[in-house]
Amino acid sequence: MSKSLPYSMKDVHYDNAKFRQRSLIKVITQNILTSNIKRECIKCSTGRFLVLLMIFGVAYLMLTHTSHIPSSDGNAKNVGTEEGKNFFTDGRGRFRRFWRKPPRLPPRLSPDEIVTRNKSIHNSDKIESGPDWKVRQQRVKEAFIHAWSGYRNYAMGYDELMPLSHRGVDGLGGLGATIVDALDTAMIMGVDEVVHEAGSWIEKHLPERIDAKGQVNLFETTIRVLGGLLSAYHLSGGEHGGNASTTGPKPAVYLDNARNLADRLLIAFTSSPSAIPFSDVVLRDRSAHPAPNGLSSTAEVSTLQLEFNYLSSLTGDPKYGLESMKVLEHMKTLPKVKGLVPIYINPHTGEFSGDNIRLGSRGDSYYEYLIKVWLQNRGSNLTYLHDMYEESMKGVKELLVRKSVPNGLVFVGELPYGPKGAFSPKMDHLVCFLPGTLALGATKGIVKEKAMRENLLNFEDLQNLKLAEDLAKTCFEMYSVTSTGLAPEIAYFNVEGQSEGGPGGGNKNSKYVDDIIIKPADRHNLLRPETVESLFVLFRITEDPKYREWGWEIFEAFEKYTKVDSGGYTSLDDVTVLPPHRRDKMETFFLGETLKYLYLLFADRNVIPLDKYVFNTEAHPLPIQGNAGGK
Ligand code: DMJ
Repeated sequence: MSKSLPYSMKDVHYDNAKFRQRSLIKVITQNILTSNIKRECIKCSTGRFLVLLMIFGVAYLMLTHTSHIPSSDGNAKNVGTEEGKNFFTDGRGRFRRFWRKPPRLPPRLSPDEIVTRNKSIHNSDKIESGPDWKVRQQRVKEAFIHAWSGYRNYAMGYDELMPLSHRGVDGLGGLGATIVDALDTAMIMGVDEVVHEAGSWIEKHLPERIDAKGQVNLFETTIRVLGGLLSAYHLSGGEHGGNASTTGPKPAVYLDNARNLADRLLIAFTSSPSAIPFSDVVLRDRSAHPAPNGLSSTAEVSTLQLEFNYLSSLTGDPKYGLESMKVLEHMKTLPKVKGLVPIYINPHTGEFSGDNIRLGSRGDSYYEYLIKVWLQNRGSNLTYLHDMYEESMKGVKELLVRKSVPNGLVFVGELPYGPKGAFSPKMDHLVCFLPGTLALGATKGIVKEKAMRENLLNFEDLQNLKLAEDLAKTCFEMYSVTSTGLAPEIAYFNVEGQSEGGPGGGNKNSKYVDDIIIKPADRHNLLRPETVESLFVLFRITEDPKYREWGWEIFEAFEKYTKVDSGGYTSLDDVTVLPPHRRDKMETFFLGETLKYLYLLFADRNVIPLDKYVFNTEAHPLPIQGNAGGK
């Protein structure tokens, strides 16, 4: 198959960019000079004379030739134009060009070789394009600085920025949530000014806020504020972690605030009659109470343990870890549906409430923390968590995973009425944490190739890794299918025999426009991180560059449609129309998670390595006990 292909005149004239700008006369002359006729002729003196005559003849024609001159942009330029005039009158230039060595033809390759070559050029581009990824990483850092500048200028001290109305809003209890959520991202990116501003604010204002503020949600405060403080403590050099920071306060400031906050949050556990904590805490009163419907979210009560465990290990006081782990120990004993659990739990009885099973809102991070808490404490006696995780993933595959029609996107649906009720082909964007969690659970953060070489993956792991890759594609297509290139909050999928019907995402070029339905009420985008989180984990584990490419596409869409000129980024009302209507809210997790994961996706793999750190559900890296060194 490697027979060389002759270049035809057509190839030369049209297929090679270098040739495209030459006149027809040049092409003919060049061919005469390089042809067999030339070789035969120069054997005799008459021949030599004829060749010379021919050359001069052609040269004469060139000088007097006044046809259109193709410009570099491919448009013909007439001699009447300035450029054309110079070209015509500058005979020497013309001669120089005429005698110039003919451009080298590309090497002759067979179609197979061309494909292979293109492939390898493509791949090596990706593998060796370090500088390119560094540039992209820098762009993410600039986006972070832009997001922070909007917050600092208009909302410093508030929980969140309203970037369009240039105000701040306290949607999370008033602990300056954006500041704490963003701090470790700034440390990882090395944005010292932000580290200094955020750190100083925490040192000056947070203690007083923790003492004086009213109601906060236990889960949100734990994952964003407590998690952020603990990670900042470690990354600023606390307990020999990270790179000792030269900016911002001493690490102890972060730990003191974390402890003060956790001491108040603990009341949600200790005042509950069961092992299941109440959902809300009044900080200043040190009191806790259930949500208005009396129920706690399953994901909320089971997504506190990484943070409380780490605090116990740092302070040497076991109470934080003990209280939070009671939740999981209790959940181990509860009846489940193939490892799957309803999304509500009653703190008065300790029982699950209702039948609604999903991996989206209120269910998601239950599954995430089963494996992450196990990873955090590997070697200790928490195998029951690994067992619960494995069983639940089997349940996911058996009861929730389906394929869309017509094009077979793999997705995770819901069982709103339990296992006996109808399957709903609905998938929250929140479910897109799952590809990353599945990949992490399969290789424990080790690169897939190494894990395979060392025989560390069993059949289950390989199956989970495959599912992770399939789901990551689906999550990415949830972005690609819309007009803006940004995912909606919720997508529905057409499945065999149960066609949902309804509007698509608006991008007619997407192959999946008939597979994915986006209902009017679900078209918003809150700058959520789950998909880029999974792309980051999958890139680290598989080293497949497509995950970086997908992440970059998503980042560009955020830049195009959510960036606010005066500072900050905004949520959108509808990702399916252009231009999308903007919502006037920058969620804290855009700085805490979305931009951090994008930055890490483009970073070297030794920045927060996955076998040494476990990310809490808000992307705050916490060291795996006895395993983390520096950044
Ligand atoms: C974050 O607060 C956390 O990632 C949580 O687990 C789910 N929701 C948001 C981001 O979407």
